[in-house]
Amino acid sequence: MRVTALAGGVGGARFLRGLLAALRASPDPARRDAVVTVVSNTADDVTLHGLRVCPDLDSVMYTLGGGIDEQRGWGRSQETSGVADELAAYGQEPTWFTLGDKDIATHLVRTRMLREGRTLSEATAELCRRWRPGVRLLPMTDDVVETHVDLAPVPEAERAAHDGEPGGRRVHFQEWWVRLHAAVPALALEPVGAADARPAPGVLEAVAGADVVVLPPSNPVVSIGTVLAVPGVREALRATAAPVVGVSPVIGGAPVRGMADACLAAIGVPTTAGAVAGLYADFLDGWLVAEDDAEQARAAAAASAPGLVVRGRPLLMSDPRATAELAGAALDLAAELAGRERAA
Ligand code: FO1
Repeated sequence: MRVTALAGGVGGARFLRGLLAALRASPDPARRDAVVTVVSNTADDVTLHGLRVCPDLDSVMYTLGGGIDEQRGWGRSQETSGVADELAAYGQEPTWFTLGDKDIATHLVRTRMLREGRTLSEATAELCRRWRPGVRLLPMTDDVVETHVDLAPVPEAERAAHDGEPGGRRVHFQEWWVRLHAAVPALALEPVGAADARPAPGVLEAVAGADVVVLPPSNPVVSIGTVLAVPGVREALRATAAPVVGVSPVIGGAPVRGMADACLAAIGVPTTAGAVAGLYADFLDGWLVAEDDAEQARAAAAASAPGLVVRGRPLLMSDPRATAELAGAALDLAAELAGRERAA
């Protein structure tokens, strides 16, 4: 059995850990021996202090490899900030984004390899030789794609609450997310470079050759949306014979984690489980939503995604067992939908 997942950062990584647990504990030998490929968002990537930082690739690699800081969901466990403190003492910006000492080793390996002309795929494979995440971890592309954000102007009276930000300018996604906590409204989010990017080796094949494709509850705009923006990926999802099953990142009108509502607002999409399914309407077969959202999602899907099967179930990934059960439910729904023609 070949399972392919598209993933963003923290939520995606935690779901994937549950997916691996559900597969490995399954009584079904096909599931137990499943090969999992993860296609990771790379549009959060940023170059800081000369180092190439790939937060989503690293969150998946550290989470599945046992090196993650469990509380934050990003960066290394038992981390220190000696280098970041020294950089701040030199007055080196940005000081709002902290690279931990252990984490810096990852960025050094990656940056050196990229500088030597190796691809991000090759650098990721090299880093995974240490972490053994139990999945084949692929960047969505080896080309540089970075989400940039057009900030709304910030009225003078409100600037103090937003770190003095005047707005009305374009910033890297990380500055909007980390420095401004996505609290300054975004007028637009653009995955710069995506239109000319080529899928990384193995990405399209992983979608085409999958028995199941899973969309974890990752941010639909800046995580999954950016993967879909790489030419060929969306077409591969439409064409694959595998059922495509997703988990809603929205419960009762609010994101399960993170600030997806600010991203959805920027593209004019309401923060509802049904509206998010609409973003995937052309390839999605099954959609897991919170029980209380099922009615709304079914009504929305009837208009935007006829044929989409919506199931209500507990979505909170509150502990490893709940997360594995959620992932198991996604696999069960995929098994139920296998071989069925897509209506949309
Ligand atoms: N998030 C923060 O809120 N503050 C940070 O200083 C920070 C540093 C950081 C370093 C490496 C890394 O891989 C991730 C880091 N993140 C940090 C998380 C990251 O900004 C976002 O949560 C993701 O890009 C969104 O998926």
